Amino acid sequence: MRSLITGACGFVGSYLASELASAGHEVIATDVNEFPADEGADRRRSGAEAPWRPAFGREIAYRRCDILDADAVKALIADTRPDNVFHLAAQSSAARSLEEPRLTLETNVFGTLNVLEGVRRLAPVCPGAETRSGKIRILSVGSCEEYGRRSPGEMPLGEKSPVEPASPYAVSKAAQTMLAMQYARSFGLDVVATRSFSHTGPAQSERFVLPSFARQCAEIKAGKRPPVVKVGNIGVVRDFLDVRDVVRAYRMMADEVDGTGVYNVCSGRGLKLADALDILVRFSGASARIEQDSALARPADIEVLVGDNAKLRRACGWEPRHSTETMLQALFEYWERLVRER
Ligand code: A2R
Repeated sequence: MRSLITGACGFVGSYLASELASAGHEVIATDVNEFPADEGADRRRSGAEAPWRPAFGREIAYRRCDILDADAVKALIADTRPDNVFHLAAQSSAARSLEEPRLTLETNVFGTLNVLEGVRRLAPVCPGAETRSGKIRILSVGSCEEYGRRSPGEMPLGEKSPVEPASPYAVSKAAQTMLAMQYARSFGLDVVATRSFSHTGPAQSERFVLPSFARQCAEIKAGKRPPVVKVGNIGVVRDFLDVRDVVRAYRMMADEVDGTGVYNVCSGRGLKLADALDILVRFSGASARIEQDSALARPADIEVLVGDNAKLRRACGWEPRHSTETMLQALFEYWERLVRER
């Protein structure tokens, strides 16, 4: 089974490359970035368990490709002839999309169009793929942000909930999902689309909330920061998965789900950010003061987003394996190591 991953140098793409390679897929990784030159540094630093830094260019084939270059994407797909395309490449930040709406829409919508077209052009001449459908399977990664601002009474959100995006990022992901499903309907492409809720783990950027808390708590524990954690709005409730559960869901969606469709990828439980912070502060062993920083609060933050994962469970038997506590533990330990070495 040959699997192409776009956005493979990103947070989730790196974990997915390791997950697929461990499950016996032949992985071809691609991204707009060259894979990091210090590849192996994290692995050496943290022991064998460093799935966020896979061996691109060695065990895992790597090809640089800008998904906005339609010809390059077409050539990549024709040359590599994958059974699965895991499409993760994106401008992935909702906050950045407010500053850069054009880049966000171009990357996420036209990038997806290029991937879909690349497969559509190849599919008629493609010898039977090793997937359940015998066609190239495309996993299009969307977002819970597509649902937009919903009332707490509507939780947990099922896939049939209205889609009312509240940022250019959310619009781009809603358009990506609609476009991918339109290619399934109009051209018979084998598309599975996700609406992935929040996720975290080691190596996620500090611009996301839980890594930011984890870093501050690790610095407090190491005596490198006074016992004060700066936060934005910690009253919001989100549905968090450990990134290891997310990439296992993506692999199972490629390997085991029959037919096309849209699936929530989520834990089904709400986590108030204040409660996540309590756990991280406990790991620090200190009694930290929490300080509101208005610069960290997003305007018009969505108050609560919790998903229903029943459809995904039914389709492939996936269920999350990591609790909130083990997810936060892995994150905290990663930041502890990094803070110690800085
Ligand atoms: O923006 P960069 O330089 O960090 O590169 C990102 C890459 N990317 C591209 N790859 C090919 N052609 C492009 N034109 C292009 N623009 C951006 O996609 C990055 O290496 C990768 C996305 O990874 P992250 O930003 O770390 O996102 P994450 O958290 O791994 O999310 C994966 C997927 C995305 O579709 C999100 O929208 C969704 O899950 O939540």
